[in-house]
Amino acid sequence: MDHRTQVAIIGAGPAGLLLAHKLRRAGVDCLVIERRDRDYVEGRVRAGVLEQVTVDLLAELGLDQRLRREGLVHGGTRLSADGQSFRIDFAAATGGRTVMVYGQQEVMKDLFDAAPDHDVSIVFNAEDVALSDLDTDRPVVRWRKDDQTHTLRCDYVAGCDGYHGVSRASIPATVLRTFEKVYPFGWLGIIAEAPPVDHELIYANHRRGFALASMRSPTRSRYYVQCPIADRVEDWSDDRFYDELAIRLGDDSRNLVRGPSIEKSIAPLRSFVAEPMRWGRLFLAGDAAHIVPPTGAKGLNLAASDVVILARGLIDACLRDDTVALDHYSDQALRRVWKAERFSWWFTSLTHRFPDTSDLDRRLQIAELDYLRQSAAAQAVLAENYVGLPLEAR
Ligand code: RFL
Ligand code: PHB
Repeated sequence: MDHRTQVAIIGAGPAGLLLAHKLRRAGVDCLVIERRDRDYVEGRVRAGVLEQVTVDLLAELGLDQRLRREGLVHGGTRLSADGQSFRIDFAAATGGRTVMVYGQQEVMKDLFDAAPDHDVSIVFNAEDVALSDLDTDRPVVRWRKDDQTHTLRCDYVAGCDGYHGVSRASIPATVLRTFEKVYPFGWLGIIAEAPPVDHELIYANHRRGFALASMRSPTRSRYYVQCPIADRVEDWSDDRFYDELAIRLGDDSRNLVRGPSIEKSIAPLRSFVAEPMRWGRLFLAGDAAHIVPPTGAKGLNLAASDVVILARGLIDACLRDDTVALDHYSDQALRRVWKAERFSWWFTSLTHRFPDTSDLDRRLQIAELDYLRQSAAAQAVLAENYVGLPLEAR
């Protein structure tokens, strides 16, 4: 079967669906091609913290009704060193800026639910998606579904298919430069039907390793502990998990309610950037182009800021035949990406135990946390990055 559209979007994760909604709202034709089904994409437990840029984008798309009702505004966070914590006030340090706790699963539900009314078309369960002719002005996307072969001719391709997708892999190795750091530990995370230990997040550096107390709602907790990357979920009963979490949170664990876990998984940590984020008529956005360790809560937010910048370029190109903004996309997006990479790497380095952490390294971490506790200037640097750097003009 033959199809035709202006922008082919590969992947129906946050990057792909945000872009599709934004393009359709401007009157640009697009079609989203997704390898899995809706339940799979929506079911993945991932991000929990939205920056203002992401909240603003959802508002502009008319998708913020439930977010306004159910999202939790956080004006600060706690940092902890060996069980003793202090608060950083984002709002005070940044002139009133805050973040919103609202799960990626909820964002995906809102994006999928609104798709039919907003004229966003998605092909689910597309097998063997392949891109070709990307360096011509008529790129082609092919896939198989229900034993039929589909061919989509388009003007542009948006590669929003995550770290393991086909888009980045379609760029010749001679063109693409990649930068990568794999961290020597993972995050073991659980979700529990129990009120969170505190009303704000707690990032804990303990000599036994990092821990994070987060949440999805006033009755649903999200907790993580740093673990060896070789560990398996079966190694961690709920009791073992909560015992370790309580030690690492120290004083802050006094209100810990040990609800049974309803999800448990281990995620690896990685810093990764691919440059440039464009080849011919293919444009990468989100995890397809970059990965951050989750410590700074930046992954989904970077996907959203890529989309804001890319959508401007695609709208100008498709509706006005003006490619100036599109030609600047990669440079403009990468400037913001590298700053988020820097912050996520720094925050990971400050809060985790590395296998080769010496006594000196440990004392330096504790000194830096103490400096953050005392210095308004240091707090302002953390807060400004955590709530999200502004989207710069070109
Ligand atoms: P996604 O979400 O990976 O979506 C890509 C989609 O593409 C599909 N796909 C294909 N489709 C067609 N053909 C192919 N060949 C395909 N290959 C793949 C996939 O099925 C999928 O549906 O990438 P996207 O859209 O760029 O979104 C990125 C975010 O999902 C990710 O950055 C965040 O989840 C990262 N993250 C966090 N980000 C935050 O901003 N704040 C947080 O608090 C936060 N916490 C986290 C996180 C990620 C975590 N894990 C598990 C990686 C916490 C964790 C534990
Ligand atoms: C989460 O709630 O899943 C979460 C929150 C903050 C992070 C990472 C993950 O930095």
